[in-house]
Amino acid sequence: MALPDGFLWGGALAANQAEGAWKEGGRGPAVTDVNTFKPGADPKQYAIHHVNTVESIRAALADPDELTYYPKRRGIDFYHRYPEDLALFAEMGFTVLRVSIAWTRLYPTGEELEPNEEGIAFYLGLFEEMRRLGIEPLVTLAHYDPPLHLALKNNAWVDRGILPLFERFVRTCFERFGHLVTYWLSFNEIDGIIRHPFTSGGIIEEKVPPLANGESGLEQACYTALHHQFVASAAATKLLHEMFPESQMGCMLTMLTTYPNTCHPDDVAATQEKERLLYLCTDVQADGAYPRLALNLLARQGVTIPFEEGDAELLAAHPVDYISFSYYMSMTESVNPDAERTPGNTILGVKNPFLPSSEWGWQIDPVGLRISLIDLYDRYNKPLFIVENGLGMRDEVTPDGRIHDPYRIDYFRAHFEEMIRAVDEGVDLLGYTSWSPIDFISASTSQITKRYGFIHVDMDDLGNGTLERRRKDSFFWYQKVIASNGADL
Ligand code: BGP
Repeated sequence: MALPDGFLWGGALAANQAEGAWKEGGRGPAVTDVNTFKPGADPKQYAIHHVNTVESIRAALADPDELTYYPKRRGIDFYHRYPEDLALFAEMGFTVLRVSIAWTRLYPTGEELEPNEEGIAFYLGLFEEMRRLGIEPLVTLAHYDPPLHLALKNNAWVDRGILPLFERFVRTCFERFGHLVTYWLSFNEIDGIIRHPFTSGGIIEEKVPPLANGESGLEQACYTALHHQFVASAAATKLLHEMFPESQMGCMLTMLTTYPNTCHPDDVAATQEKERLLYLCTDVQADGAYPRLALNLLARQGVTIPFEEGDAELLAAHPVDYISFSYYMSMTESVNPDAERTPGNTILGVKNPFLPSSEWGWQIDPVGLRISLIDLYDRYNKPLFIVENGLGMRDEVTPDGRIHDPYRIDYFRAHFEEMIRAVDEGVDLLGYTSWSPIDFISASTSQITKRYGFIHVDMDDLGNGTLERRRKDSFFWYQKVIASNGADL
């Protein structure tokens, strides 16, 4: 039961959820800046699933109460406080840290011809400080924050005209940061565009024209945008290998490992179909082509992929070097419409009677992590990277200023045991970054209440607090795990 020497241990952040400083340093508005959290709103509502209309977007941009109700605009002020946070990560012994680059810090509308040098300077400082501390940057190019200007203009990723704009942004990232970054990741949870079109794809539903038969064109728009992201990811991989042959480009999947609710063949068949669409995104980016069965399945749903001249050749010629994924929970699939669904705001699945759930309905399944690792490695035979895994919980600060989070230690211990078992079976795993090493704004609820960190941040859902960082009990536990390379859990 041992991990290889050189196994990378760390944590993961996203610019739109941690940086804050949404109008500083020349940054332009991103779609995540208009995600709201209204006091009293059902905290289990999927904030990223708010249907954003042009009117609500413009109102949000004009909203004088610009911070209280738009927590992603303030994040946890990582923009100013990253030296302190990086020092805490280094204290835990991190050898890797996953962060994302906000497109609109470099190109505020996405259409500028030259980058914003203040944005360049921020990320240079961040990556140089990480290197100074011996922490390898793992950099996500697109983590839920396309330019709002492109969303309002042409529904961002639905419009093929975004491709040269994104390539300009990617080329700038490689030219200006490529000497500091070895591990790149194109799109965070690229499959997520189907579940939250606005946040991942910049797709404003009311701007999507209906299909010829009058039905909603949203699903077609999502798969059109997804295809453009596949093309953009392959083009980025091609460019990276031309500029930095030793660097690595990964893709990322939301690994929603799914079990049939019963052994009834219909439940098994439904699960197989669900997994076909789940793996579509890694099939295209890791194998370089759309599987025929997935294309047929989409065609039956009325979806066609807008291939253009050269797309298929580009995808085939430039597959990714490694496959990364997020893993929080497993799902259960049933053809029975009356099957009990999981509570809360989770991606609605059938309740698994053998698994506990978090307050937000996410089913806790450490064995599912081992199943995921083996499934992915068996399917693609490429190195893997776990880039998100963690437990969102309400943490309490005791009168003596401590945060006792044994539930979080138990969660990670159980998942590390299964992760190590998978590596012992032969899975080639490059590293692990927890989600997230420090409390910050939840993507789906826009709250900080759903805390993931080994480090507590003094802030409430309305932004009140000192932003003081405090080490939780799990901070010292994770420090010990890293020091022993996973031997001492
Ligand atoms: C993943 C996202 C992360 C993070 C994580 C936790 O889907 O890639 O950005 O948000 O989910 O989810 P949440 O923040 O909604 O609790």
